[in-house]
Amino acid sequence: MPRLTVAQAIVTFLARQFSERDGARRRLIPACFGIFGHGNVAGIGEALASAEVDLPYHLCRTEQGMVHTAAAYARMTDRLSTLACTTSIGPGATNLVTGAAGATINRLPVLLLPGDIFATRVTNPVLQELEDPRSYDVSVTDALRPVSRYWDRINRPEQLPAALLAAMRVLTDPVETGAVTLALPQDVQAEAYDWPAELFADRVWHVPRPRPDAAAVDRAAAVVTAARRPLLVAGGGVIYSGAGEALRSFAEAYGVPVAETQAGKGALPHDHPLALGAVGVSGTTAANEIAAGADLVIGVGTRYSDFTTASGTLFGAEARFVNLNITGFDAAKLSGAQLVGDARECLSALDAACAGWGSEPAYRASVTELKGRWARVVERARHAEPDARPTQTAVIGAVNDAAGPRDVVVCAAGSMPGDLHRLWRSADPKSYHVEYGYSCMGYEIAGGIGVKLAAPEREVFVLVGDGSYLMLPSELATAVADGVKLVVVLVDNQGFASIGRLSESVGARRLGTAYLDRGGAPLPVDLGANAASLGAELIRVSTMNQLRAALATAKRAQRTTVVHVRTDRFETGPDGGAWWDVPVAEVSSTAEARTARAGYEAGRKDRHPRLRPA
Ligand SMILES: Cc1ncc(C[n+]2csc(CCOP(=O)(O)OP(=O)(O)O)c2C)c(N)n1
Ligand SMILES: [Mg+2]
Repeated sequence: MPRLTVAQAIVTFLARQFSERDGARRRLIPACFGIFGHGNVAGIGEALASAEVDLPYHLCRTEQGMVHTAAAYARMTDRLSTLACTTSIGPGATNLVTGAAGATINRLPVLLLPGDIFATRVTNPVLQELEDPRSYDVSVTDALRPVSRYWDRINRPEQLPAALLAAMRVLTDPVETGAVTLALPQDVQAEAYDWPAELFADRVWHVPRPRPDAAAVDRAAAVVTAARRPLLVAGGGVIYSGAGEALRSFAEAYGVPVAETQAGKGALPHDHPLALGAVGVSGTTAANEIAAGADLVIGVGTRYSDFTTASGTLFGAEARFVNLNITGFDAAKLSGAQLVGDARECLSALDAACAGWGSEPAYRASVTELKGRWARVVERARHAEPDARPTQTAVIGAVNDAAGPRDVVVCAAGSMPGDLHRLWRSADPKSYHVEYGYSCMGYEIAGGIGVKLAAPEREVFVLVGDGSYLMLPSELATAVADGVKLVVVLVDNQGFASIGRLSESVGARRLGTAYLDRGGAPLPVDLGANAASLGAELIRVSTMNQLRAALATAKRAQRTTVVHVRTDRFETGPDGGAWWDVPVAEVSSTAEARTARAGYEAGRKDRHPRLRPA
């Protein structure tokens, strides 16, 4: 019976957890990120410092950032691995909430170990304790409950073994996964206990590939083989399952074009004849026109967010849906026929049941024609003269040209995710990493660290807007300290191109969407100097030639390099023509808002309720 503190038991246990899928085994939690304070330094801090097991510690600069790092790490490893995150009590713990919500929404495992107030309560209120007069049982870590897929507070050592096992089960279950929180009262962390030795045995968590129900396959195949103009929509589930090959062979066997969500981009190489690219609000005209005329949508591993469905307006009123998903929750969306299971298994089961079927030849011809037309739009958008000031779409083209086929682009919020979704040419399923479930400003650099840690052999290009950069530049210092090499392209348009445009379109007059002084003049803010002050190499560019040279230098460099480029907030890239539901003021004193409202009412007429039984 090893006698260890609760914190020592946690550290020892975590170092001995493995995940396994398809026979490949890896560490489930290979490292711990954190920031110490009085709520964890004597517990988890002492345990990590004294541990005889292998659990390297990384000091991050913000708790939110480290959760993004852990989520990005999990995404890059197809959810087979993640990082632990330790914090103090109080603000350190609540800083986790945004990152946790992002992880849970993106269905990515992260393990959060916030400190908590004394279980014994003998010295309460302690520093940073929330006092709730209705109950001494309430703490700020309760704020993590709704954003966690498993949440527990360890008030006694005896509770720990069951909680640890439940936490690992949820992290490794593709149906349930998301943020997992074990709140650790600071006194309990330091308490010793005689643990059963088996708690610390190596434990392998098998990640299953559930096969779909046979009758469900027959029902789905009946819907599929009745269609003439089918469309595959590939979501993140295709990539996590490694189902790209199964997707390609299904698409080729039956002549089904493939459109991709943000999380699914890269499922099929961009130059495949059936690859229509991005779908939905941030989609291409090719995918969106095909989507509008499709009589069948086969959604694979997609959550069907409003960006994918164009807020319910993209697919035709008569379209039918067949949904292949690991969760029944997602498979049931849009009244689709449901195939619940692993994406790869579901695709091959459906493939076997559809023999002899195929899409119409005229439809296939229209796919080729629309794809060719969009390719010319991309070519124009990516082009800028060598001496010209770069446009945002030309920046994206230049970064894409500089990146090797296996290198990774990382982005999350602002106007770039839409341009990237439409314009980026992905050759590899792990090369496109845009966090668009939560679209969280501040994810970019922190997420880039997680990507690079998970795939050190790949160059990581972080595209970050000035607004996003200002929210979380601090993780640059973490990248520098830990020697995690990133190429950060800071696209500085002095404000919010995205929300500025949206504001104008809803009649809100671009209020508060530019970084200007009270008199409307540009600010003396130098983000490049800020990046250099955090330890990054800095290259400033003002022409396309300089940008291309800077990217080549940054790629060769050993150190994290920031390429600072100024662009124009008012420029826009090409658009796929889809609608997005952002409700506009029903009454207003301004003509702009009244006009916008009329447009809004017209747009929402195309929304279909999708209630027809599958
Ligand atoms: C944490 C957070 N706060 C607010 C938003 C809403 N929002 C989305 S994009 C955006 C502006 C982003 O600015 P920037 O990074 O400069 O990108 P740009 O729009 O200029 O391309 C805002 C405020 C968000 N997505 N995340
Ligand atoms: Mg900006």
